[in-house]
Parts: sequence; C-alpha cells; structure tokens
Amino acid sequence: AQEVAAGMPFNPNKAGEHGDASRTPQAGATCPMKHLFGGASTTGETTASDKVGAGIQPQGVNPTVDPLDRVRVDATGQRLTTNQGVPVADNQNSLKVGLRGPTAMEDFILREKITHFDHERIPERVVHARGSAAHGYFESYDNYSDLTRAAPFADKGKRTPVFVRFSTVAGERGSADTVRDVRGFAVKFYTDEGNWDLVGNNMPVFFIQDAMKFPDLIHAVKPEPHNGIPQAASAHDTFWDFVTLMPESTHMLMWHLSDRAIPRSYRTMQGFGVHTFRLVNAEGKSVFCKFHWNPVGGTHSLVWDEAAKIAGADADFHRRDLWEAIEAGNYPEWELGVQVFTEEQADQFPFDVLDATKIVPEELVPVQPIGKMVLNRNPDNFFAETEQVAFCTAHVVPGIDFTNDPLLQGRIHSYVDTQISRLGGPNFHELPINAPVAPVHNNQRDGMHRQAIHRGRVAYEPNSLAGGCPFQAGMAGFTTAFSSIDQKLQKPEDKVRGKPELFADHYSQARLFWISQTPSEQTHIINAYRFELSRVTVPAIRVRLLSMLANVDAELAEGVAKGLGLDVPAPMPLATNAKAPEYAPSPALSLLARPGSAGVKGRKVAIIASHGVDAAGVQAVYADLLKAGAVPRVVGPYLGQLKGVDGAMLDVEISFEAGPAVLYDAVVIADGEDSAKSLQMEAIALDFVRQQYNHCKPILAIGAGASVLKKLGVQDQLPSGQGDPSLWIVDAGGVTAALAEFKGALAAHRNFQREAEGSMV
Ligand code: HDD
Repeated sequence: AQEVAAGMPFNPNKAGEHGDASRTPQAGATCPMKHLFGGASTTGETTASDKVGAGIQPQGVNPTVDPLDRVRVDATGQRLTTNQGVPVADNQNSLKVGLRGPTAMEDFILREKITHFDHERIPERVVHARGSAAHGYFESYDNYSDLTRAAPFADKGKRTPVFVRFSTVAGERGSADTVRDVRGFAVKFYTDEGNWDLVGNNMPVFFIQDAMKFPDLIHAVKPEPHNGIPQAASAHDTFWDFVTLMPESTHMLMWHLSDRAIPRSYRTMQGFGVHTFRLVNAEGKSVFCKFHWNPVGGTHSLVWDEAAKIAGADADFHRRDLWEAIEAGNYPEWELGVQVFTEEQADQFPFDVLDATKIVPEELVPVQPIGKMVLNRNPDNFFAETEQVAFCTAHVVPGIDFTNDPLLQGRIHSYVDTQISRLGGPNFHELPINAPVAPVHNNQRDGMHRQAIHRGRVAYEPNSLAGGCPFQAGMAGFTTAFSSIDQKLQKPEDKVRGKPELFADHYSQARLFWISQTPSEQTHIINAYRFELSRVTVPAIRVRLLSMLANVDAELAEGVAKGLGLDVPAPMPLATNAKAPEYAPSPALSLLARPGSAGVKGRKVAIIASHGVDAAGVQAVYADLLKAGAVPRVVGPYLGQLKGVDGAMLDVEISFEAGPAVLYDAVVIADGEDSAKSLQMEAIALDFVRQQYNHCKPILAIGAGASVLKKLGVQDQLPSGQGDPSLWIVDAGGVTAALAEFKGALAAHRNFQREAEGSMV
C-alpha cells in the first residue's frame, strides 16, 4: 500500500497517478524481471512457460488457444447490437420519412452498418496475396542449446505454438491455388522470448541476389500493367523478358519450371528458409544454418494438365485440402532440419553462402532433423487470422541471427514497412494473431488503433520515475536478451555497390538441379519451358532463354528448342573469373528420389460406380481405405442412391460432374456387370478413368469393372512388356491382396512409367 500525501488531489481508483505513489514504480509500469526469471509476474500475467507451453501439451491442445480466447466472439443466444452495443430492433428496414419517403439522416443504425461495410476491404499483400493458414505447434527433438539459445530448441519435447501461412506469389487474393508458382511457407513461432518468423518458400533458392531487384522481379511477373493479363501466371512476355536478362535467375527458373511449382498439396511440399541464417548459443558462439521443412506425407506434385484443370474445377484445391485434412484429424506434419556449418567451412565452398541463388548441397552438409511441426487447428476467422497475420524476416529471437545476404538484408526492411499500409499503421503487432505470447514492454506509444492502455507517465528511458523500467534486458546479468552477433570484419570495408565474385556463377547449380532429376521430372521441366515460352510473343525472348539454357545442359536446351521450333543459339557469355564447380547428382533435389510418404493419410480415392454395383464390395473397400487414413468417396452419375446387385443400396457422395477425376489421387472401378456397362455408356465416366490413367495414378478395377479399362484401350502391360505397377485388375477374391499393393502405390502417388513409355489413351 502506498501512502498518499495529505491534501494532495487523490482518486482512489488511480492511485498510481497521484501523490507519493507517482514517485515510485507503479503497478502497470513495473518491469517484468520476476516474470522473466520464472517467479510470479508483477503484471498479473501467468509465467511464460504456462502460456507458451514449455513441456508437453496433450495432443490437439494448442497453447495459442488461450491468448486468442479473450478476443473470440460468439453470437450464440445473443441479441443483435450496433458497434456501440445498442440493441437493434429492426435489421430489415431503414428509417424513412413516410413509408415511401426518403431515408432519414438520423438513421445511425443504417449509416453505421453501411459505413463499416464500405471499409471492409484492406489492400491485399503486394506479393503472396493468395494464401491459407493453420495453427499448430513445433516440438523440439532435443535440447540444442549448444547450437542455439533460441527458446523453441531449449528442451526435448518442448512445444512452441506456431501459425503457418502457405501462399502463391504472383496471383491476386482470389486467384486459383494450383497455378505454376513458387509457394510461400511462412511460420510464426510464438516463443517465450518473442515471435520468430521463418518466412520461407517451397524452393530453397530465389530468382535474384539483391533486394534492389525485387520490385523489378515482381513488376515483371505480375499481370502486365496495360491490360492486367495474365492472372497468377509467369507465362508472359514481361516475366521472361526480365529473367532472361538476369542470368542469376537461371537456377531458380529450373525449380520454378519443375513439378515443385505445382504441388499436390501444402501437406506434401518442402519448405526452406532460403537464406543462410546464424544460430547463436548462450556463449555468443555462432554457426551458419539453412532451414529445411520436410513433409512427413512425402513430397508430391500434380501434373500440369491436372493442375490446369483443377484451377477450373476447384480454385480452392490447396486451401480446401489443408482445411479438410485438419478438420478430419489428419494433421499435416513436417520435420524441421538444419544444415549447420561454420564460417571456415563456408569459406571453402565453391559458392558464396550469402548468395540466395545457391543451395548448400545435402551431400556437402547433411540435413540434421531437430524437431517436428504439426498443424492441428484451423483458424476461426479467415480475415482476423489468415489475412491479418503479418510475417517479417526481421522478427528474430535470441539465438537466431541474420547473415549479410543482400536479399535478406532488404527483406528485413520490407516486411514491417509493407504492413504499415496493408494493416493501416504501426500497431499491427497488437492484432491478436500477431501479438506475441511473450509480454511486451517498451516506451513506444500511440499511433492508429492503439490497443494497449499504458499506465503511468513514463514513456522514456532512462527514467527514475518508473524505477528505470522497462530496463534493458542485457542488464542484471540477464543472458538471453537479443544482441546481434559480434562480427569481426576482416579488414575495413569500403562503402560499395557491387557483388562478391562467386555470385557470378549462375549455371553450375542450375546444372546440378537438372542432372539430379529423374527422366520424367526432366521431361516435365522441358514441357514447362515449352509451354511458358510458347505463351511469350516476342521471339527474341525465346532465343535469349535458349542461350541461357545452353549453359545448363545441351539436352535441356535442345528439348526446349524443339518445342519452340528453334535451333539452340550460342550460349550466353559467362562472367569472367567465375569458378564453375562440377557437381555430382544430388538425389535430395528430386521429388521422386526423396523418401516416400509413410502411408496414405489424407489421400483421396474415388470409387466409381453406377446402378447394379457390388455394393457390399464397395463398402468393404471404402472401410479399408478409411481405416488406412485415406479419404474414399463414392462417385457416380448423380447424387442419390445406387441399387446394388444384391438389392443393397449405395449412397453416391458426389457426381462425376461435381467431383472430376483431377480431384482424386486414385480410382477404384467397382464390380457389377450393369454398373460397368453404364459407366461405359457415360462419356464423363470414361473420361474420369482416362484422366486417372493419363495422370499416372493408381487404378484398381474389380471384376466387371475391368471392362471399363478395356473400352478405353488401357492395357495392364506397358509397351516395355512389363506389367503396369500401378494398375490392378482383379476379381472379387483378389481384392484384399490387391488393395494392400494399391495403398502402397497410393503412398508413392504416381507411376510415371506410363508417360515415359507413351502408353497414354
Ligand atoms: Fe517476400 C511476403 C517469402 C523475398 C518482400 N515473402 C512474403 C511471404 C512469403 C515470402 C512466404 C508471405 C508471408 C505471408 O504469408 O504473409 N520473400 C519470400 C522469400 C524470399 C522473399 C522466401 C526470398 C528468399 N520478399 C522478398 C524480398 C522482398 C520481399 C527480396 C523485398 C525486398 N515479401 C515481401 C513483402 C511481403 C512478402 C512485400 C508482401 C506481404 C508481406 O510481405 O507481408 O514485404
């Protein structure tokens, strides 16, 4: 209790602002020292570990649920009010002067409603506008404090809440999910020492080396400014004009034209921090680090024809997949891996680790798994969470630090800056989804939409009136505060605009990527270049691209040239003095050579049928797939029930029209003479199976169902004379054995042998 000087004005509800009390630190202004040292909080907050979930949380419980609870709104059983809380009696009619008269100016209820509506939209993100997000947690496999003092890695089993947003780059907010593009992979860790954002992509390199070129790159890839065409596509003149004049983009283009740019789902793509970062331990010792997210569900992609069709059939394909998987309890998981190396090692590499167009091959520095991330809760509200979340590469925590990568350095500025116009001011960090769960205390004040009500009159430092609080965390022997690493410069550097010499090698890693792909992946890359460059209208751009590719691989350049009706021109001149290392193929760079997924969790299987189906057989297959974690769906000519052979009825869950083949990972053609005959009469059903076959997906035909394949001319022998390893034609007795193999093929996803052997129908 504080004494109040006699005769001083005194409001007992605001003791801290009057009398003697004002000369000692006040309750709301006290420093969080005790809190940080693990004792009871002076600010009424629970200890950090309670809030952030140090230690193991029960499965499905996300510690960010509590901090967001205070802002959740549920109107169940509530009456309708204005924004001022005034109950509203009539939400149908505006207030008029006479039933057929003009609306009264005083109708504040109408005006509030319309005014709010008029301002409902905020600017979309200047890039990565289209995205989807989910909550979850990161769990550390061990105590990695020898490597980094970053809070998420402090203990074995320690969980840190995360919010993750996946996105495309070029498309506008309403564009389709399956376009050819890089995917954003942004993770916000709500650590007990503040928020750490790892704002990465699903490809480990980038188009450019210096942030100076980012606006140019984005202006080139976005819809052309005169006509606003094309939406969410790089297949146009300005993009290819720019990148073919920027040979540093060669390596990234290989990734962009590969199947990585058309992922099957967010759940089956890798993520990368891209830049070289630093991990810093408690002694201040730092090492270099590259971050990798590896999906437990395997790395799988679409094929181009399918991606283009899905964009029409279900523009929300990836958004829906993520949402449905989480709702169904098929929580997507990734393992976090790090490549750790010292500055001395980096000096020996034949590339510069500050160059974001280069990877550190896994053969050179292996990826060490250090934890896993599980996404287990969908947002409550798309706008409040997914749209308003603000990621920023500058958001690092003690234990994580930057390098001098000139792309990263520019990003550190851009992300906070862009939120100021997108989210309307400097207080976006107070939006619930952005607010750290760690306590925030500083002397920043005011600005648009300030939420915090700071107590006391002290908003400066040094001060004595608030006992010096909030105090610099580096004081009092407090070791976990953020302090930038102590980097020794080898010699005094000149202020200079330029690039280090090794940045000039633009082709050897592009070649490494190319030679590491399987033949079918190489074919897809060639086809993608042909498609993109066919959409370009200026012939000189095509020629320039070919002269770029001629430096990567002759077969690649020739393959693309053939599709464009051109000869391969002379290669682009190489930069002088650039070392050109020769790499051996790296299987880690191929989607298909990477380890497959453990199972079929969340894979979609169509079971197609019509009247006269073996309903009991379908139900057995359905149950088996469901049990394995797959998502079976009975697809038929129309909604309603199918009459089975034995009189049993079977529900059709979706029609061929509403659930086309491209939405499924595999198909089962049900048994039943009449069913199979009807399917053969329906062009849409035949087309369904044709696409499943041509997109190289597993097919299981049971009994009479085999006749549908026959009608299409599908063989169970590939031209090479071998059986098709993803096609099963069995009678009812063989279903159990075939299903086991079918699930194996479903986990592996596709059999590109069909494509390679030209057995398409
Ligand atoms: Fe960026 C958004 C990833 C280079 C400037 N970027 C953004 C998002 C991701 C990335 C995933 C979406 C975050 C979200 O979901 O809200 N960006 C990258 C990667 C890069 C990269 C992996 C290269 C390695 N970006 C980059 C540069 C600059 C920016 C060089 C500018 C100098 N990026 C932005 C931005 C965005 C953004 C303008 C738009 C919306 C936002 O930040 O919040 O600041």
